Amino acid sequence: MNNYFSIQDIDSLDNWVNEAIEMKKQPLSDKTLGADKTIGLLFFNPSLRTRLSTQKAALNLGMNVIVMNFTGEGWSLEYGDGTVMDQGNSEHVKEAAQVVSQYCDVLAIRAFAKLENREEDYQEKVLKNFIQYATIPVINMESATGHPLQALTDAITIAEYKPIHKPKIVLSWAPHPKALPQAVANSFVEMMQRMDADFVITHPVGFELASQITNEVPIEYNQEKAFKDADFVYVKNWSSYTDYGKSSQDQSWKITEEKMKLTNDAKFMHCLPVRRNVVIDDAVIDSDNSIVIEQANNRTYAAQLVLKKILEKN
Ligand code: AN0
Ligand code: CP
Repeated sequence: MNNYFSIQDIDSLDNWVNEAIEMKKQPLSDKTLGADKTIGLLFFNPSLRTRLSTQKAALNLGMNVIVMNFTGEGWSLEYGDGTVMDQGNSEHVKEAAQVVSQYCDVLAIRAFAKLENREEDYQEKVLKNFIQYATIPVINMESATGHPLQALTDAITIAEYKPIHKPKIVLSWAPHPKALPQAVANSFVEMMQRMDADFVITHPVGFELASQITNEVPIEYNQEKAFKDADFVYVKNWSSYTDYGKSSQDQSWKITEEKMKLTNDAKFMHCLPVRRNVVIDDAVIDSDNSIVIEQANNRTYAAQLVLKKILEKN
């Protein structure tokens, strides 16, 4: 594997999940694999988990880590081919990606959707240009349309907590005051189609994800019906794909204790960060069924597994 751009880069999901669970038992067993190698992390957006867990993963493999906040600190980048660069952008991605490749052995990038132009976001300009012009492997730390490190984390976490029977997993939309990308939901939906699960998505009308991602996954517009007998409730807000970037604060979709009672004692998951008492009530996130911290812990092992695969190949 050269790049980890989407979950399609996972060749055998079962093997990867099992390997990550093994790695978690002895996270320092490959401490020499990354010796004298450097990973560069470029952030075009904020982060807590991705930033720290990816650094931790690299350190566990003995790598050196360089981190840069690109927005405000890097030169503003031009992506257009043949552009006469007499406007705001100071440097072309062609040079930037090649220059970073001189200093690093692996590159990881976070660049969210701008939520202004659907076609542009879904073209994945930033990640795809870095992949094209960098001469080293590139890892997606949440791009415009996907968050594959989060989805791998979620697969690991579900494997750890799943019941003996085939689990029912619900992805529920929840309200949010700001318009958020579809990236986390997209990658989770792709991941669920690769897992042995009874998977259903619930969201208000108008919040359908891209059909090329949801394919045949059932959509239940009645949230309470969707929650019935669920073993996992995975909550995430996303803005509209059809009315691109439109948000909704419809509080009737907030996750409450009453709704969780409809489930089969479901585990509650969220990628975090989450706004308490807007997306989800305190009583749910503070309950024993909430596994959000364990889930966040698994970010390290997802990143470490991806890095290990890349180091072994390159
Ligand atoms: C981001 C999102 O929804 O894509 C990052 C989640 C990991 N969330 C926020 O900006 C709150
Ligand atoms: N879940 C996640 O990616 O969190 P951060 O945005 O804090 O990195």
